[in-house]
Amino acid sequence: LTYTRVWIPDPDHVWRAAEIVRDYKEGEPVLHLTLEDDTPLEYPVGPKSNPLPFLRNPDILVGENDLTALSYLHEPAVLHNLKVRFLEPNHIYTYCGIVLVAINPYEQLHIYGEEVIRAYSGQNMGDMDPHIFAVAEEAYKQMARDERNQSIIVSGESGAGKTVSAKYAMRFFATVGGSTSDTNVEEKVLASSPIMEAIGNAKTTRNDNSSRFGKYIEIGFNRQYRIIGANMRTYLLEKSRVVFQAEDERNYHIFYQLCASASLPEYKDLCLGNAEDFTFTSMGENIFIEGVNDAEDLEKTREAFTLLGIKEGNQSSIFKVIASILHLGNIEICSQRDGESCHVLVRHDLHLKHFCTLLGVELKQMEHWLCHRKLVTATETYVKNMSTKQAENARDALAKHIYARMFDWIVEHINKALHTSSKQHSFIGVLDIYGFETFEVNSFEQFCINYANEKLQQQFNSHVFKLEQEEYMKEQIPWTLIDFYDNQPCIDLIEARLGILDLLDEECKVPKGTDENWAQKLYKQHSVSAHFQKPRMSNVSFIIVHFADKVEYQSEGFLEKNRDTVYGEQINILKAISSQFQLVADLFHDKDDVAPPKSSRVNVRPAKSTPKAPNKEHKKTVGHQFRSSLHLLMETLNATTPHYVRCIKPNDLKEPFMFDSRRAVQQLRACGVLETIRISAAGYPSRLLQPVPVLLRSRDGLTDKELDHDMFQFGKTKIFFRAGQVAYLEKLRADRFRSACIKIQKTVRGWL
Ligand code: AD9
Ligand code: MG
Repeated sequence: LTYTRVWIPDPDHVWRAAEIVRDYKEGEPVLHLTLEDDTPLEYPVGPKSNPLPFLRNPDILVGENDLTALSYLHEPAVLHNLKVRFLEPNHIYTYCGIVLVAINPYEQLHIYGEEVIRAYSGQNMGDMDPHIFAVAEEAYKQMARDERNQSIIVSGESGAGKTVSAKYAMRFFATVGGSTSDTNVEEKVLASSPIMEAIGNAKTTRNDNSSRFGKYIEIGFNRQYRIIGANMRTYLLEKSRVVFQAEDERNYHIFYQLCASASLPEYKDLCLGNAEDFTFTSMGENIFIEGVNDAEDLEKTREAFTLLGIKEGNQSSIFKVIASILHLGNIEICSQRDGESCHVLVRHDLHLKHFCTLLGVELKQMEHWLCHRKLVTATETYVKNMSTKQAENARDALAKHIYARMFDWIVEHINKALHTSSKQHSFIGVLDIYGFETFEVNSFEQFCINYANEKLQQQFNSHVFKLEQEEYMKEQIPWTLIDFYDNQPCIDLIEARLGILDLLDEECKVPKGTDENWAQKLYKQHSVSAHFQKPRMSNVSFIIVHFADKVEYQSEGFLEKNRDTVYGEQINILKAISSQFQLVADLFHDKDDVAPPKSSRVNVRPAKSTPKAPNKEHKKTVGHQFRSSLHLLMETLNATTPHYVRCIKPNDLKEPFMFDSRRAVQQLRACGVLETIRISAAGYPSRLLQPVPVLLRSRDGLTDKELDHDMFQFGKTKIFFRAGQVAYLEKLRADRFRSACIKIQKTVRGWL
């Protein structure tokens, strides 16, 4: 049998349909094709040009709601099928084996109402259209059936719809697992979202509501599978945004919410005004988001705080802390004439006053330590002037530190509000983490985000592989070990001994360590690694070959971001805050904080000997902490039954139901959907429940000649087919049907 319908690569549409018009013999250098508009095309094939094109699926299979039902399971088939479903019946959800693929419609659909939740509740996944609710139901059901914790892992690039999907999953659980008592704990669980979005989401060029932190929220259930509480873990907030935003981006929503409400009597003492007047909220040069009313959103944030039992007093303290950060950003640091020191004009600087009043900080101290720093040597402690640049950096570091502490404080208090004393039987965790990303310039943040995704991908690969193996065993099918792509070498490059993170930490400890020196050490240590490259034209950047794509990182700023130094003296001022400002005092009292320097002798003169970093040696680096938190996350995920949702952003214009094949395919490659297919394609990727292909066993079934027994296996409940076999059977069926029709026609004609 020869198949004639194929896919060929195309620069605009990624893949293009074509038909082979002349028989092709192996070894010939060209294929004779016609395109869909009947244009003839000579398509070169061979080791030096193109491989043989992919075969197209029979039309009857296109539009299937599970991609594993496709006979040919490769990139063009997956792309085409998703596109057809998305554009024609507007189906945004499709299964790909155990993965739910969700394409962002950029339009409010009426498929999320309570009646839809009820419709999905208690149903079998296979009986219903693919849906985020079907995945949630499956997790809920398996939690009860297997007595095992579950997790829903949502991934995809920025703006793909992860946060929206995670919220719908949580809403499903809140509805079907709502508590019977009147504690409305499920409402509290849902109330955590607006708060976390206010303090952890921001407008970026990719997404007006982009999450700048990762989140894993565990919803706890009792023996009756009713929600009894929840607990949230967060991952690496993008702190740099507090003090810097790129063009057309914003700081965290909460800042704008407060500024938009500045004239309300209860916010008078925050001394805020238009967000345009504050450095930290105006760098992006556009303080508005289309369709968003910041003042109204503050009301929602406050309602959510109240619902979670965060008292008015604490709420106003939180707002004071947030306002103080804006004032801190507006403190003007002036250069002295000598160029090596600086000062703050206290008399003129209202912002410094507001900052101190809001936090209860002593003004004189703050003024001094904004422009000076303490240096500790083996024998003495000095006070050194800071240059304007140093002082601004220190001020920004302080602003980031205050914000991060407040963020953690809020997470901690949400967790307290969601904590329950009753016994938790099991949980379902929902993971909404930042997706793999690559920009023009990639720095420490992208490195961490992509490292996290590399870890998640590994978790996914090994799970798919394990499942596949289990399925074959359950169905009692002989199993030959399949080799699968393991990204362990890339992970080792990052996190193993003497890996990128280790070398970074080491360089951070060297007194004169620099980003450039670190890059040189990386080149020396890792040039042999298959996942590491030195760009030809640069001596400061490096390339990591991630599973999703190659990414070039600029080493500049890595050391600083990894150290995340805040000057101890500025922190000490905050620590001295009186209990009148309890929340603020709480924020800065922490067991793993540094103790104030022992020496009480302070010389106000420049340091002569080589200074040591200000008593921060034992502080864990950001990279180190992130590595540990990812290890913990993987342990947690591996102890649960995972369910995967892969979100796809179909276009960059946020246009409803517009499908840009190039963008879609890029994400399919990056999110591992195609990798899964590769794993299962090595085995028997297509499955049909037994009764379906009657052809095989019925009396007028296939002859032995027509069947290749290596191409399928009878399992106990399913038949497993090698790639391409279902299409083959479909074709046989169609041929039989046609010849039967011809027979009938002939007979009828004979009668006439
Ligand atoms: V980021 O990595 O946090 O920057 P997400 O979380 O993947 O990103 P998000 O869920 O915030 O993206 O979705 C972006 C926008 O797409 C939303 O604000 C909605 O306007 C839109 N969206 C996403 N999913 C849906 C949906 N199922 N229905 C309608 C949607 N609109
Ligand atoms: Mg998000």
